[in-house]
Amino acid sequence: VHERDESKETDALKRCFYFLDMTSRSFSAVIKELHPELLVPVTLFYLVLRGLDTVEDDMTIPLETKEPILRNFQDVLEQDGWTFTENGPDEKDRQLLAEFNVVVEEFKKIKPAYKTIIKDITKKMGNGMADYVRNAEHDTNGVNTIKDYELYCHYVAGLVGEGLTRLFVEGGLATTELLKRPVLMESMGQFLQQVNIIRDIKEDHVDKRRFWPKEVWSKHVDKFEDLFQPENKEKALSASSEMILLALNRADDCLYYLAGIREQSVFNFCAIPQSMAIATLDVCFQNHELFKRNVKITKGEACQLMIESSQNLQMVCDVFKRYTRKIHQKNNPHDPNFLKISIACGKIEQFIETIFPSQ
Ligand code: PS7
Ligand code: MN
Ligand code: MN
Ligand code: MN
Ligand code: MN
Ligand code: MN
Repeated sequence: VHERDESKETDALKRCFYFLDMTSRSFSAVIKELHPELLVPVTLFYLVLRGLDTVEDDMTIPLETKEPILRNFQDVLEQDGWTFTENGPDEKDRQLLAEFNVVVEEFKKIKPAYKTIIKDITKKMGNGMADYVRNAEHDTNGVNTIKDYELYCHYVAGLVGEGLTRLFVEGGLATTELLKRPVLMESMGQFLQQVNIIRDIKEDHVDKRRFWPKEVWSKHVDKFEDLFQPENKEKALSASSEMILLALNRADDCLYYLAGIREQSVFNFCAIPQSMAIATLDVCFQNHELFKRNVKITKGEACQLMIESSQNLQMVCDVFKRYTRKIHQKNNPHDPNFLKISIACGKIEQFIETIFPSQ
């Protein structure tokens, strides 16, 4: 176990750790346990992206203000004293941007190789987010095809997978082999982000944002809003099944990526969010509450997953097997994707069986 030496931390760095706790429930615990070589770089990477997301998410910022900030956020990282106070009063993490100078201050001090990676990913993510800022306005700007949806998820999460993998390799905590199969790190991000988008459908709709691709929901309803009408329950569940199927197809890549990690703190950091994601996929599956409120796994379940997933690959595979079976059992023969979901579950179960044969 690694421990921080707070006596050696500047006030600005202490403030960064404070913001890490304030802005993340799930990531702060795993980041703080990371190997000392990557603790500060990954904390800053997280805060930079969290800051960027706080600009993206705030629907009270006029687009003329928002778009250039997203597109130029990588430059902010080198501007001494930069802060941003134009977030609406209710924006969850507005204080991080109001004191962003502490992030800039500490960013200066990390190794140039880490700075290059963080700046590169920030630039690509910010520009990608900007391309999608009008996502709920009308057909030409929205997430229409599954391809659009996967490209958005690439910008906000696949790129995080790439950046983190480059940091692990640069820090000597992962093999360069992980960079040679880019689909695997892409799937690590896609899986987390797709689950977030599935789970947040109601909250995003209330904020006038829409990330479920039209190509999927239009097979079942005419207008996106119709998904939320109680009389369209069956149709909404069919649309959600197809979304869950898309995410499930990434699960095997995630396990394969995890098989390539040797260092324990990096393993836990990568594995815990993935386990939470498959458990979340299970609570969303065939659950019409999804269209009414934010559904979540219980605190107890989250605790158990944290413990199980910080052991080894076998334990993480057990978690994936357990939730895949639960999904498989709930699969509804009347669902248009019944067969495909059944095959996808079977493939994950089979994949796990080939790595860890039972008995
Ligand atoms: C481990 C190879 C730099 C640790 C971690 C802040 C969650 C917030 O929460 O709908 O509903 O508001 O606005 C791959 C994390 C993908 C990203 C993306 C795993 C950075 C993160 C900023 C790759 C996390 C997936 C927006 C963008 O969705 O969210 C490995 C570290 C990972 C942050 C996530 C989130 C995007 C997001 P919410 P949104
Ligand atoms: Mn967000
Ligand atoms: Mn966002
Ligand atoms: Mn979300
Ligand atoms: Mn959310
Ligand atoms: Mn696959």
